[in-house]
Amino acid sequence: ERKKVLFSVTGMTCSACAGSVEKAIKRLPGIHDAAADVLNNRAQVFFYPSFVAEDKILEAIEDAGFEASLIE
Ligand code: 9UX
Repeated sequence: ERKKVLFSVTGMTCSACAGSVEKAIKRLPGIHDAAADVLNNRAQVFFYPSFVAEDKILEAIEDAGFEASLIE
């Protein structure tokens, strides 16, 4: 079953930043899609919980150099 979560991401100041966030998330296993929104400081992620969890996604965003927290 696919799951959708929304993260708050701070530190994205241009569309390339958003691209970096998306790339970092998509490198993980079990990610269906990721879309980062620089204007709203959000990243929406569709993933398969059997393969990856929220904390791993959070970690990937932070390792890419951004602050992140889970919204819903
Ligand atoms: Mo453009 Mo975003 O240099 O850091 S990638 S501002």
